[in-house]
Amino acid sequence: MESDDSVAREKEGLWKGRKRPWYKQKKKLWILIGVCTVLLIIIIIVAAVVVPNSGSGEEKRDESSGSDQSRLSGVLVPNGAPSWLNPYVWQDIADFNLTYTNETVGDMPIMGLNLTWDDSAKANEQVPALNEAWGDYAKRPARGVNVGGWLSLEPFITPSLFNYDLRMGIVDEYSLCKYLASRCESVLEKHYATFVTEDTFRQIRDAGLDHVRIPFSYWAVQTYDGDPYLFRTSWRYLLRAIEWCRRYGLRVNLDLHGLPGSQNGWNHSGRLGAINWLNGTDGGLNAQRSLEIHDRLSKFFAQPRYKNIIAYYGLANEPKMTYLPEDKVLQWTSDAYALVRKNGVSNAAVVFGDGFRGLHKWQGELTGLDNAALDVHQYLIFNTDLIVFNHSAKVRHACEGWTEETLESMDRATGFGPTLVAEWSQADTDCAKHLTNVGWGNRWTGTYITPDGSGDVTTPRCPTKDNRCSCDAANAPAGQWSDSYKQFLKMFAEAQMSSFEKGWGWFYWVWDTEDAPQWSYKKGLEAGVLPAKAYERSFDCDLSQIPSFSDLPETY
Ligand SMILES: *[C@@H]1O[C@H](CO)[C@@H](O)[C@H](O)[C@H]1NC(C)=O
Ligand SMILES: *[C@@H]1O[C@H](CO)[C@@H](O)[C@H](O)[C@H]1NC(C)=O
Ligand SMILES: *[C@@H]1O[C@H](CO)[C@@H](O)[C@H](O)[C@H]1NC(C)=O
Ligand SMILES: *[C@@H]1O[C@H](CO)[C@@H](O)[C@H](O)[C@H]1NC(C)=O
Ligand SMILES: *[C@@H]1O[C@H](CO)[C@@H](O)[C@H](O)[C@H]1NC(C)=O
Ligand SMILES: CC(=O)N[C@H]1CO[C@H](CO)[C@@H](O)[C@@H]1O
Repeated sequence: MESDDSVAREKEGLWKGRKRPWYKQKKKLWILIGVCTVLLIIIIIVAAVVVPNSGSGEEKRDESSGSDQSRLSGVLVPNGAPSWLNPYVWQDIADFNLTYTNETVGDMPIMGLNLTWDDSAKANEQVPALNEAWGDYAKRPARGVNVGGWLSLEPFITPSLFNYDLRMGIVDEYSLCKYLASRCESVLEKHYATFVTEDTFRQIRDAGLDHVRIPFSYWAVQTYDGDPYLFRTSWRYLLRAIEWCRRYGLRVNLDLHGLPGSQNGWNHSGRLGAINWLNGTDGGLNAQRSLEIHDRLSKFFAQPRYKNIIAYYGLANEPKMTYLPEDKVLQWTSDAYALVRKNGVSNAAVVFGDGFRGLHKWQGELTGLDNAALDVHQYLIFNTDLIVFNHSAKVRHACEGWTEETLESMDRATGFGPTLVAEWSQADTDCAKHLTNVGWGNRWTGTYITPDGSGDVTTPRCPTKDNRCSCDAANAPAGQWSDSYKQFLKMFAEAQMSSFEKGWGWFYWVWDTEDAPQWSYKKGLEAGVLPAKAYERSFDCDLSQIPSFSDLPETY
């Protein structure tokens, strides 16, 4: 069958291409007109059924995406196909299989995937290829990075998407899409198509990393009750990202970052405000919906093509167990674990968040789960007692404190057992724009004011605790960092790697940011404050090597 263009070309041929002699005999003319009319009717019917509805998509397509649009010629899509099955409306078609299919697995479309796959790549010479067993993560820890702020938005990672008058209250993906309404689709897809590309995964591989954690949210699968979220577009980007990881031998940690109702009330769950997951009137409903999401996801990711590449299957990012009833979260976690295993996700370790309750509290919990890992996120700067440490003390804490915590947690006698640090960064302040929230101040300068006043910090929480607590140097571009500040940042990173490798490994938060260079692995590499290869470090927590750093971030 045909695409729009070829039908148009054929029409031209029918009406314009005939030669004079045909018109001389009336009988032949009438036969010709009859034949043409019949053909035209057939073409109209066929066009109505199978010709792609390419109109609006063509306008939206981003020229800079680098996709070869000629691949669309001859691609047939039934009229009325939904956007996720219609490559003519996709902004980016690179590396997707464009052949239409409405087939699903676990009620999720496979559209865009190739039939075959190749697991022979290895990330580097230190690690096995995808089609070889990784082995015990306690002996060979994961070295990974998050592609955060991509399929689940975060204002501090992409402040350009949140560049509105504060009074408009655009603080998270929910309020952004509610405001953008029908434009949410083109704005978000442009971000999906450009913020992370194939090159991202090549660079991650080249940095000596071997794992990638991919945060995504429930609206990749389903939306409810008039949610303003962009439904399902992120799904195909998630699937393509996994295929790109495969190309570079990178194993994947699937991270469900936003759950129905919000599991923590934070902006990065999609919606800032109330926790309506296992809490409030709809708490049970949203917990059930979250299980339905995992039912579909786990059926999909139980397919053989994912056996070698999905190393970690995450149930819920950062459920706020300091607020939620612990027994309910534990029960939900057990139920979700059982469901995912029942559906055939067998190789991947199932991951769940530590809930901020303290690692020792996990001792003896959920002991019946096989190949499960506890996920702790280690940051100094969200804690008013730790953010004030000077740079030397920050490195020391990263070595001593976090090694101790990791070892305690890894030991079933004192903690849960298998433990992963799936988020950490080099940030030594909470100064990055929008980091605490869109429009909020920060602890560092004592300008952190919350709507209900509960967690307010109104005196400067930097090492000097005085008017030298400024964000100017902290927010300077990496190119302006002084040599000694760079030395600190590198040692701080290597200290953390060293501690977290006492467990099942680590995932840096995040691969890249628009500003916020202390949160970007990519910018850190460029500035020389991360090891060129993640497996070759110069500092391994020999405390005698820690110099007397200056207290504050410095520019030259
Ligand atoms: C899918 O197959 C096509 C054709 O062989 C290829 O060009 C493309 O790179 C493949 N996509 C992925 C993600 O491997
Ligand atoms: C899928 O497409 C086939 C034809 O290709 C059609 O017969 C079938 O009804 C479609 N199924 C759904 C669920 O749309
Ligand atoms: C693309 O998808 C179609 C439909 O599922 C399939 O028949 C075809 O083999 C796929 N192409 C590749 C290169 O895998
Ligand atoms: C829990 O739910 C109740 C009832 O809906 C609500 O008032 C409360 O704010 C919720 N808690 C949090 C932390 O959002
Ligand atoms: C950093 O803080 C530690 C602990 O408070 C202190 O012992 C040390 O002298 C400080 N170092 C510098 C360089 O100020
Ligand atoms: C209020 C709120 O939810 N703030 C969070 C927004 O997300 C950043 C990280 O991107 C957190 O640090 C904030 O606590």
